[in-house]
Amino acid sequence: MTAEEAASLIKNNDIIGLSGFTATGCPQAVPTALAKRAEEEHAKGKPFKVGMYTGASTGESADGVLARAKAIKFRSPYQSHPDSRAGLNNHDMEYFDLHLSELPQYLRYGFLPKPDFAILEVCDLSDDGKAVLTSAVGISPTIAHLADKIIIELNHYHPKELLGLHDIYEPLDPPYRREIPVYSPSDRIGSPYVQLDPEKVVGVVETRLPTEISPFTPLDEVTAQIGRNVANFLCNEIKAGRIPASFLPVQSGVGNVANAVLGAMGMNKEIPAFEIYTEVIQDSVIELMKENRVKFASGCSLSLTTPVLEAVYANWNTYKEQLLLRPQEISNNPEIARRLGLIAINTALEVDIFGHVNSTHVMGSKMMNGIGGSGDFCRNAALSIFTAPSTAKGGKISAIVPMVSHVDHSEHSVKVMITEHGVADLRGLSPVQRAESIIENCADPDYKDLLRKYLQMGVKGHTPQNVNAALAFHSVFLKTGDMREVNWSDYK
Ligand code: 0RQ
Repeated sequence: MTAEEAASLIKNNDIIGLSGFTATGCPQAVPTALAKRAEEEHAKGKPFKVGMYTGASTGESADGVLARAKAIKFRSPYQSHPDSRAGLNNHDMEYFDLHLSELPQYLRYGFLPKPDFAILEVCDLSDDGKAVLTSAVGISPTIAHLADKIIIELNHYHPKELLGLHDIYEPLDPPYRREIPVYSPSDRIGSPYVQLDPEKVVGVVETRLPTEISPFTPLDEVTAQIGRNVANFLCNEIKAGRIPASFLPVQSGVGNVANAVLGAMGMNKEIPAFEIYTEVIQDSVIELMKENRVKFASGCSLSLTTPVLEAVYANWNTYKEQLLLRPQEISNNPEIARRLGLIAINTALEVDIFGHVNSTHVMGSKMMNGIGGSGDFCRNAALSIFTAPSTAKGGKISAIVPMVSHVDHSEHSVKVMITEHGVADLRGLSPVQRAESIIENCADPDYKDLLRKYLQMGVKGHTPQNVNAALAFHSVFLKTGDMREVNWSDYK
């Protein structure tokens, strides 16, 4: 059927679940037709909104068009499109920001309403319902079995030879759950396709659409230096015997900083060739595979820019031995992160001097993207590192603050903080020791004195916080546009 016919099956207030993870592996034609339908209904004065579950963010042809059409009633678990961000910050839609590994079990447990429709992008489909996914897995297996109806986008852009890339496995729910038998990143434990109930498939829409991953910002000196600091820190960990000489599997988050960090690790030859156990496989992983610096990558999506994805497909016989995609419930699973002893590297918007990390909220109130998988990994990895440039907006914002304006990851989970200035190794330190280490090693020189004075102003106690002044950096920025304008004599 056409995308318009498929979209016409979806009613106001229905809940849709989409395949994919980041702007890859997601259906595009049906969400775009659905957005058009919502606009037509709205023009007639009729309500039209749907609930939406995804793996992680999606691209222009799902979050973008649907957010602009004001067609989303609620959304979970992660987004990063500017129009979706604007929509949820304006309350045009409700947003439930959730650890990515948890969404499939939230749906199975009935903590969230189950989807009416699963809309899945596949590269191949058999008459008896064997669906081969494309460049991501996300929540596809769970929504395929929970939804009442399934719409397929058969996207011929992705080759059928992807059969064998995916490892589809859903754990049983308590009290029947057993261990998930992944003991190394390349272990396969499931099926290469999602088994659908053919009775549920109400339509197949054929497309030929490329993925929508945006290119990265070119590396600047700050991100390159953060990358070098991470790589040097990891080399020292090997020398100290805290990371085995054979190294540990690496998880790395999304975005420009994460891409730069992996690149720097690849360039540092004191780090042996390593394996990746992560959620998003970004361009830098493929670059490192070409140079034999990455041996194997297990993830949830090939979040590759178009030229890189096309190069991978053109050389599929080589890459298929080194890549594996899993459902996010498995790629981000706490049990496996703990067992494999991951080195987890994620990006903070801001961190406070006591080691709490804010990855999601600008100035405490405006949602940026969401927690994504950072919490799944941070709490459970062997070594969890957060990185960030020490300042944002040309130095007017310090990423190191007295108290974060929102907490995503607490002092109990964050082990190491790294900026372009250096490394604060927080393991085993008391709050005051952590504060001294973060200020001296990570803060920008413009902010060091302000932070040192804040620490002296702290009310005596285990954590010398000063509740009158703790959010002064943020309140002064909101008033003057520059955190450096803080004057502690106003807070005596
Ligand atoms: O804004 O684009 O307007 O200049 O934030 O910052 O430095 O380009 O960093 O692209 O790596 O993104 C935390 C958002 C970082 C991302 C975050 C502004 C800054 C810039 C982006 P401009 P950079 P990145 C895997 C794991 C949470 C989830 C996670 C993220 C923009 O890494 O969403 O880790 N992580 N998931 O100027 C105000 C501050 C700021 C600030 C930076 N303190 N205040 N603005 N910016 N610091 C993901 C998945 O699970 C799928």
